[in-house]
Amino acid sequence: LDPETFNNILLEQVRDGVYLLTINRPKVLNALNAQTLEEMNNAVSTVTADKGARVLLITGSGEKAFVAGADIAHMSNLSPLEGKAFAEHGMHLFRRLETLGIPVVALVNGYALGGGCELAMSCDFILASDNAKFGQPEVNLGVTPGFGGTQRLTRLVGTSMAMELLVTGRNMSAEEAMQRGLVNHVYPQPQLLEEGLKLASMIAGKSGTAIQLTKELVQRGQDLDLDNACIMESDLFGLSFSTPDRAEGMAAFLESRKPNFG
Ligand code: CO8
Repeated sequence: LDPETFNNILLEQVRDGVYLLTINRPKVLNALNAQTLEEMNNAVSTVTADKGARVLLITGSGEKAFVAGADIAHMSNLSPLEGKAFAEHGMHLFRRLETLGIPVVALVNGYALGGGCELAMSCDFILASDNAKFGQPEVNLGVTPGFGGTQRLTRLVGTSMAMELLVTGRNMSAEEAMQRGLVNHVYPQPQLLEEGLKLASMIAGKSGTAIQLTKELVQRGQDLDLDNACIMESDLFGLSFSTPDRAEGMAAFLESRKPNFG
């Protein structure tokens, strides 16, 4: 990894197969501008080019913010068509994270507002520090969410709660976000990264192909009726029988040893 490639983010392989992407614009609370989205997109390409990659963790630098939203200074000069292009840029990146062949976990270490909340919701799940705050404050700026907030928040917390949060623009504490099913676990801030790494190591030891297929099933199945979703599950279950991981996993069980998925 060449750290010179990026100005607004950091990308490191922190453990075998575990990548950490840090959004690194602490002076503006890690706000997302076009260049940051572009660098994140390039970082995702670097990670996907590594066949040994197993987990991508995403966090923000500093102790105050994960991402305090899209960059308002950047957006304030955009024409309607440029605004639409900026929204599409983020949408494309966030959808890419969602459909990536490895789990993507958000480590939300502070404010996750607007585009920051939308980024976190595009990850497979969220671990938060106890000082984290979630919200979609776009109504305060005279705009709608633009990186998928109206859609993903509704799917995650249900229509009426999403509607309340979207039309008031109010912040939610990490604790409330966990109660509402947006966040899986809350940790004291100094422990967040360590807990994220622990969980990533656990995932990295499992079958990468089984995880890839499982993620695809969960993601794609949500938009299908139950009959078709279950057909897709039997199909991919069958497909998993063609993988070396299936041979190793089942042999290891029968030989009472730990599997080595390589
Ligand atoms: N964009 C640009 N700069 C920001 C942003 C942001 N989203 N958030 C904070 N900053 C900057 C501040 O301007 C400030 O800069 P400076 O030191 O030069 O004055 C610095 O970061 C520190 O921020 P504060 O002094 O405001 O810190 P506070 O602790 O007082 O407040 C808050 C922290 C509450 C997080 C506050 O900064 C805030 O309200 N930020 C904006 C939050 C927000 O509205 N986010 C949503 C943005 S809209 C959006 O994300 C839409 C996404 C879809 C876009 C679609 C494309 C068109």
